[in-house]
Amino acid sequence: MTSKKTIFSGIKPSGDLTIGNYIGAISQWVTMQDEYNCIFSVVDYHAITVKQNPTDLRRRILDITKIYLASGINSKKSIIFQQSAVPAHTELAWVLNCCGAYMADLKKMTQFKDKAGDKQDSVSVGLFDYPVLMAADIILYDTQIVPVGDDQKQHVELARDIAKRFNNQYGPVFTIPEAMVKKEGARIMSLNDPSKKMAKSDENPAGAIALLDEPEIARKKIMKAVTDSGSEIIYDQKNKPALANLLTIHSSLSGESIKSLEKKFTGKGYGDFKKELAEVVAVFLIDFQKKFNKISDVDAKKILEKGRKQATKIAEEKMGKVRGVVGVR
Ligand code: ATP
Ligand code: LTN
Repeated sequence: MTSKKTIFSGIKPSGDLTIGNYIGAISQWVTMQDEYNCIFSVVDYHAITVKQNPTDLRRRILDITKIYLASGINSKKSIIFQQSAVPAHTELAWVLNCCGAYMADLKKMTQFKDKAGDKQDSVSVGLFDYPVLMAADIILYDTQIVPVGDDQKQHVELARDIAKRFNNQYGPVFTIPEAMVKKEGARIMSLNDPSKKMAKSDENPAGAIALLDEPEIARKKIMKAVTDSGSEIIYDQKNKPALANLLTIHSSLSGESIKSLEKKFTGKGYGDFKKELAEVVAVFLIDFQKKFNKISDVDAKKILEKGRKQATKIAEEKMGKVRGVVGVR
């Protein structure tokens, strides 16, 4: 490999990808491809931490691959692969479970506490252990930078701690990674409730716009999105969180700055703003879906196979070292 820094990121096929995933994660990856060695994974073993229908899961793995490609991830520049096709991920996760990860760390993870709620004793061990698999994903490739949305920062911190502990015990095997989070758009909120993250696994579809939503449905979701009291179009995260979220979505998809949007809508109300935002979102989706629909399942599978070979080469070399220092095969 070259002297470029390595980045690794992934999305789990646990539901229909939203514009939150696109704005917070994928769009950032696209711009990094020339400057970095990029590795992007469809992290399917993460999806089964909660119950999945196998047929839907298989479909979503291919859909996410196509979404990466339609967004502008280029398989000539970046490695695109399916996590379960490279067994070193789950193998390293086991080693890290034993040598680096502590129960106390995992118990602190906000995502686990949110997802398990008051059912902590009856959710799967996988849901609890998920950040260790994520740490394995990252450190297998000597990743230096992990571009993620705001909610994943804590997991990347944990990956750093685990890698450091392993290195302390066995010598300098792993590179210590760092999270990279966008300044704007790192946390797109639900359209129903601006205190909740827009998430693909949300039971209420009105809160999220999926990348594969019919543009007309997306338009309606924007028009029905909750707004705050008052009527002025100004970015005020504290007092107008719902509008701040809508302004961020507009700015991220249209490329217009929030300042210029505030200016453009001076003297106008929420209705005018939402109408324009609905149009911006619909135009974005139409263009995106045109690109998505041009990619066949066969093409997506070919790209995953090429990525599997590339990723396996790097991952197996690292696993060889790990097995060696730990004292197994
Ligand atoms: P789930 O609802 O199943 O937990 P999710 O929508 O949160 O899924 P992930 O697979 O956990 O999606 O996240 C993939 C990437 O997208 C991560 O980098 C995450 O930080 C980012 N991301 C997810 N939701 C948002 C959001 N609302 N705003 C910004 N980034 C997001
Ligand atoms: N846990 C992440 C998805 C993920 C990931 C990774 C992100 C799994 N492995 C490695 C970055 C690097 C999430 O977004 N929920």
